[in-house]
Amino acid sequence: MLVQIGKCRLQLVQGDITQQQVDAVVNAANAQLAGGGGVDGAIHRAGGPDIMRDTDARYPDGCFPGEAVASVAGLLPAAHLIHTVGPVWRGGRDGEPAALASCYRKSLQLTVDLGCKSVAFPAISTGVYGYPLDLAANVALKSVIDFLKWHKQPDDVRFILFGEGAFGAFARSLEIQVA
Ligand code: AR6
Repeated sequence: MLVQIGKCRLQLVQGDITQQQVDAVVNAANAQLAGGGGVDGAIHRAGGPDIMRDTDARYPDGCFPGEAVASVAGLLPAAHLIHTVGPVWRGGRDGEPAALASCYRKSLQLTVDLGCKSVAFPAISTGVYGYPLDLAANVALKSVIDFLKWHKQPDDVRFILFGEGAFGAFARSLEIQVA
């Protein structure tokens, strides 16, 4: 599914983010930047040990939830890797929507600062961190659409959704938000 936000393209793709040929890939990391399961595990396996070497050297204190930091992308077919730490879902009244929106905004700002024209996002917080998919889709898409309307870059933003459930939730939300 593809929509145009001004001159920018926003796409939903069902697939594996480690295969995406983009300038920047975003990782759903933990606050220690210690690696883990889910998309984080897949990215470190595909990208190799250079990624962890770089984050250990540059960010020994990790990264706060809602923030984003950049590293090398190792063997991934991308120029940069951005690590952002989503909120753990605690029922929705603990600042989760604001923290999740901040992950997308800060990652997009880093993407632009690094001169990247294309970026691929996973559905941050919707796996181990338990954020309900339909609610996460609303927050993710709104924050990306708002950023693109305001900043008019990057040119190409992709959500790479792992499985039909995630793709369906994002597609339903996007249809409503661009109607
Ligand atoms: N490509 C795209 N999406 C994927 C892939 C992939 N290869 N693999 C999984 N997903 P999660 P979180 C989806 O758990 O909820 C890690 O251990 C997955 O189906 O990866 O932010 C970290 O180290 C889900 O929709 O991230 C943290 O400790 C989405 O990616 C913690 O999990 C996010 O699921 C972060 O939890």
